[in-house]
Formats: sequence, structure tokens, C-alpha cells
Amino acid sequence: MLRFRSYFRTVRSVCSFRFLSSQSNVERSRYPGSRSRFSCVIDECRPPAIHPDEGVSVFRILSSEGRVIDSNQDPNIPDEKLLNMYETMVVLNVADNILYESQRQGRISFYMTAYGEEATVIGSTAAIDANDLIYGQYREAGALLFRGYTLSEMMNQCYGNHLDSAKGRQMPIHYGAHHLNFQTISSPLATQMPQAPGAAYAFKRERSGQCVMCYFGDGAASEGDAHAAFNFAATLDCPVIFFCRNNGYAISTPTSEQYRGDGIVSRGPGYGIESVRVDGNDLLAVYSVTRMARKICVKENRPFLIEAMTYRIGHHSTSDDSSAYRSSDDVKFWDKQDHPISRAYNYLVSKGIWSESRDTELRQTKKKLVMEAFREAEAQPKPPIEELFRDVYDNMPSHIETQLNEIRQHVAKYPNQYPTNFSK
Ligand SMILES: Cc1ncc(C[n+]2csc(CCOP(=O)(O)OP(=O)(O)O)c2C)c(N)n1
Ligand SMILES: [Mg+2]
Repeated sequence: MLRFRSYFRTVRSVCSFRFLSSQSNVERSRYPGSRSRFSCVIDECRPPAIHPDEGVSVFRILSSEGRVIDSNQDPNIPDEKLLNMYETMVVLNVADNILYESQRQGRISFYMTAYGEEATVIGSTAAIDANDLIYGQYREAGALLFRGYTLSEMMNQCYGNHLDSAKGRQMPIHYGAHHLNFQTISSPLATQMPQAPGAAYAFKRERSGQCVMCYFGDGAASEGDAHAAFNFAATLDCPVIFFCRNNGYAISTPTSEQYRGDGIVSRGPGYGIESVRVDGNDLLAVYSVTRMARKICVKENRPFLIEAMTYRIGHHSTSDDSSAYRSSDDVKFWDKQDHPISRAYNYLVSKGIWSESRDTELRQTKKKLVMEAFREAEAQPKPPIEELFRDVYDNMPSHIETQLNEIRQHVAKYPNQYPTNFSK
């Protein structure tokens, strides 16, 4: 203890000497790791531990009722685009309802809804260019729908039928669309995160003017790959938008058990990444901050971090029952009192470009279209069983051929255990 005291006394006297001798000229560290100024005040040398309750504010434009709070902030999205964004939110919601129920009836094997998170994904996708590359986590079907992914493509993927572009090799919702600049979903958390700055780095080198959008969840942010991604993006000056959907949960783990800092946004400055926190249930605010982020990414070749605060209204997936770990009152609140679709609806109505009757008609029409695509996909045969073994080697080696023959015999022996409608 005494040794520490004398150490501090020495530091103080050295510091005050330096301070006196360089009052007009602040003395800075020459250490390669930091060029910041010296201080003799210990509290000036301790970054604040950021507490969630006193943290970064949440940017919003619309009130919970869908009223523009400050008209200067309204991004004035052209009506046609705005309606397209809203309709995509609705069609996603309708498709989620039908596909969720169909899993419950045993017609597809798995599903994940985006209930309550429609504005985070659609508001942000609408703010970037169609040729910007998207890396999703798995709850971003809205981005695909906004870019023109058809309901048939969606249903064929969920059914894994022979029309599915992934040839039935992926679980439902693991969409991918090369033609829409959307990388295929991969479920192991955060795998997309280090890949995104890699792609962005390539865009930078090509001077293509494109950026990368990388979606991830609050839970995925705890993976080591998230750190690698942030640091690569910052040090290599990559035009990538890291877009965190902070929906309060990683399956059953609430954010209160996920981190001790102020969410995800507070991590940005630690990596030297400009960051913003936004109300994820506010379509306009999400759109505005993403436009700003894209501009900075592409013009200045650097990453940007957006944390969109939202709430996962649905269960994590069809493999989860969230009543085991959260109160149904909370879920009801977000569903009934502060839903992103209702907020956007109220805004459109107040602008005079939408009405209750148009809304009812939209929902009915979309439901019909979703059901049609669903029935057609269901009726399609599965991909030929050979597809399980193709695309690994250019020419199928003999040991793989042996396995293929074994599975053919196995399926023939147990016809009741396997689909019978394989396509040729
Ligand atoms: C590496 C890895 N660990 C665990 C899992 C299991 N898992 C799947 S989703 C998930 C929660 C992810 O939560 P979050 O990132 O917040 O996304 P959200 O589901 O809330 O959209 C977990 C733990 C996984 N897929 N990959
Ligand atoms: Mg989450």
C-alpha cells in the first residue's frame, strides 16, 4: 500500500512538472497504441462503465401512435415507396401467420416468424440500394420480400421441394437469392458477421459504390465472430452496415443476462465504429438512420453500427414456447399497444394515403396469394434423392455412389418413413 502511495506521489509530481512546463501545449502520449493526452486526474483516465439505464438515447420520428413528433425529421419517403414498404410489412405478417400454422399442422418442419420486427428489417432494406449485398441472420425474410422474392420462392424453400433453389438441402427459412443480392442464411450464429466486412472490403477495392448490410441479433453479438467482424471492418475501413435487431431475447436468454453494458450500440465506439440507436418499431426512423449510415459507409469507406430496439412478439421459433420464460402481458403490450405495423398504418392514414377499407382489402388479397403459393408448393414433388449427393465433387466418386445406392435401397425398404413424391 505504502509503495502504491509513493508511486502515485511520484506520478503526480512528474505530471504537475510537465503540466507547468507545457501549459499551452498539451502533452500527449507517444505510445503507439494511443496518442491521447496525459492527465494527473485518475478519474479522467477511466472511461465510464455505461449503464443500460443511463445509456444512449433511442432515435424516433413517429410516436407510438404513429404521429410525426418533429416534422423536420420526416424523411418524406415518396408515397409509392412508402406504400410498398407498408404492404411488404403486411404480406410478411400474413405469410408468417400461415407458415407458422402450417408447421403446427405438421406440413413443414420448422418456421420462424418476424412478428413485431417488421419495421426493423423492411425500413432498413428500403434505405439501401438493390445491389447492396445483404447478409441475414435468419429473421429477415422481409428484406427478401421487399426486394421482390416471390411468395412461390418463399414457399418452395420452406417446403424444400424440387423448385427450391437450394434443392431442398436447407431447413425452412434458410433462404438465399443470388439474383436479389441476398446471401444464403446459415444458422450457426454470427457466421455471417466476419464474412460481411470481407465482401465490403472487396466492394471498396472494386470502387463499386456498393455497401454490405449485415443483420444480426442481440444474442449473436455475444459470439466471438461479432468481435472479429467489428474489428476487421473498422481496421480495414469496410463499407458495411452492422444492423443489430435487439429484440430483447436470444431464445430464452433475456438481454439482462446477455450483457452488462448499454446494449450493442455502446460497443461501436470501442471499435472506432460510428454508431446509432434507433426505435426499431418506427419505420421512418429506421429508414432515416439507415440512409445516413449508407451514405457514410459508401462515401467514406467505413463501417457503421445501428442498434434497432424492438421486441420479438413471437416465440423464438416453432421449437420454442416462450410462455416458459416471459410474461404474456409483455407480449400483449407490444402486440396491442406498440406494434410497428399499426404505427405505420396510423402514419399512412394521417397522410391521407391509406384507409381502413384499403387495409382490409390488402390483407384479404395477400392472404389469398399466400395460400395459393402455399398450396402450389405443397403439391410439388421433393427433389430427387440424388441431390443429396451432388455438387460436392465434380464427378461423383465411387464411395459416394455406394452411399447413394444404399440410401435408395433404404428408402425403398421403408416407404412409409419417407416422402413418396420425389421428382425425377
Ligand atoms: C453458434 C450457435 N450457438 C447457439 C445456437 C442456437 N441458437 C439459435 S438462435 C439463438 C438465439 C439468437 O438470438 P439473437 O441473436 O438475439 O436473435 P433472435 O433469435 O432474437 O432474432 C441460439 C442461441 C446457434 N444457432 N449457433
Ligand atoms: Mg434477439
